[in-house]
Amino acid sequence: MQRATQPYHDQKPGTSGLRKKVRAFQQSHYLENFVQAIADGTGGFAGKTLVVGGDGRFYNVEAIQIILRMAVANGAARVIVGQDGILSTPAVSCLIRHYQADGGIVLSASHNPGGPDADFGIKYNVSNGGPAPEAVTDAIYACSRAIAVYHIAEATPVDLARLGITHIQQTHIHVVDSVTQYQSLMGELFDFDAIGALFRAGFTMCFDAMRAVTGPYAKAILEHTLGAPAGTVMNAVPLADFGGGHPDPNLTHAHELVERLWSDAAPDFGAASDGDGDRNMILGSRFFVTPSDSLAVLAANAHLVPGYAQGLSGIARSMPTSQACDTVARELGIECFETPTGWKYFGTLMDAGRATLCGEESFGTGSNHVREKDGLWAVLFWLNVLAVRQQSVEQVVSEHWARFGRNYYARHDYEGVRVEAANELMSALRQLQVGLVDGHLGGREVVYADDFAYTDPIDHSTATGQGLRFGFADGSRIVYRLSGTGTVGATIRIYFERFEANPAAQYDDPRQALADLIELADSMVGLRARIGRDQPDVIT
Ligand code: G16
Repeated sequence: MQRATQPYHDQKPGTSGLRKKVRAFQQSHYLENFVQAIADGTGGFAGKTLVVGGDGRFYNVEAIQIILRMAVANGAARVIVGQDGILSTPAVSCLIRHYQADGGIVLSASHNPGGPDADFGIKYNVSNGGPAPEAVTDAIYACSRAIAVYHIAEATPVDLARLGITHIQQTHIHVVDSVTQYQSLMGELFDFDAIGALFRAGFTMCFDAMRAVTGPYAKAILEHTLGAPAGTVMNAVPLADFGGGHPDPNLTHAHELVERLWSDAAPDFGAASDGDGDRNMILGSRFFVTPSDSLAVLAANAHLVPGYAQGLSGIARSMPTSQACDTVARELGIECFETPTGWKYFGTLMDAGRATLCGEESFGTGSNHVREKDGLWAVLFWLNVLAVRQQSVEQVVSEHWARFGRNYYARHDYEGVRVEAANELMSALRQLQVGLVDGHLGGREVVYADDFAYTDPIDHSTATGQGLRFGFADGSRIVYRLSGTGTVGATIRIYFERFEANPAAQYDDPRQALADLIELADSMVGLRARIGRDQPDVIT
């Protein structure tokens, strides 16, 4: 059945799909318009196979039922859905590849809070399993601005609790177990026997699923398969509002886990994942591993892990991510790529066999096993490395720094800033950049000052305006960018990095090592006065 509609003009996908308040999605035809725009912008759903699932947040199931009826009315041949509508983002990617589907729809606003007054999101992934590249999201956006009708079938809701196939008109709707296929892929990559032996030898860990989607995956793999004791996975039951928390695995929001890892009875290893299961945080006993270091450590130790023992083709990181992995790539004699922020930029490199491991400072790490970042994969990778090396997290990272040097790193986020104030700040920084090359800032020699632009080496597509960089003669840098995932006002992110080759001169506290860069970032255009803030909302 065809329904008349009017375009909404705010359906432009950001860094990772369309993220808005739940109430925005509940406006009349809002979700339907965007789903139809996905169909229209990707050549229609007729005869296609799609994967659909989400992170279980408020409005997940309602949205899935609408999408199923629209898939039917648009002529889809087959839709694979996770049981109860649950699929982590990496599991969607895994299923698209497994079933050779044409694409997938992920319902999630990732690490943003859930609930009727919080956030929702929808993202389209293409047939390689990865987020739609910009050309596709641009086409979807264009369709959303011109939409006049959408198609939706009259049908009773599909029973998402029951595994199996339902036929509605020409469409087979296949409800699959959310975990099985993903778990089997993990079993191919990692040495489950070695990790199981580690647990049997008394190794202890705590995994915080943050009441979000990874709970069922972590329970099945860590507790039921690898033999970690019951209770290893905390906050394991996905809730529609994540228990009122912020499902973002960092030192601020995963505070329950952090308290355990800094307590007297700290386990050997701690980890957390986010709302949709693609982010990860890695902790040792009283020890935090920055996501940038984590990528570098995994790359340097990949030869110890069965799925990667044959060697890495290359490493890719987003521009604001620290350059720790570049040093490892140089040592391994493999390529290293610097892309804009957004997992979608890694897809072409992985498809072309140029990058095996990818990572971002925003707690994202992954590999070419799927085309999304993958939280639990990173945790299993670490467990495999620890099982082989028989060392603590802190020992592994300290030895890494001793061998490769250390990239001190921090990110400061100012959230919910007035959009005009944030834009004015960025303009002031751009003006400052003009004429600064070979000049000085705060007594430091500036070797580059630009707005990061990228040309994809495979498909030659370009992306401009990806972050204002100030690079200094000693290799340190400050980067400013506006987030593309927030839903309220603007979020300003400032990234600080400084390399120290000599481990003997290391600081314990990165804040000490970065203090003068932080001071400079505040003072160069009067940041705090401009945005009316005394300090960042989140420091990672
Ligand atoms: C998404 C993207 C990531 C990006 C992150 C932060 O992650 O997939 O590539 O690094 O947002 O983006 P921004 O700095 O623009 O807010 P997720 O986990 O939110 O899907």
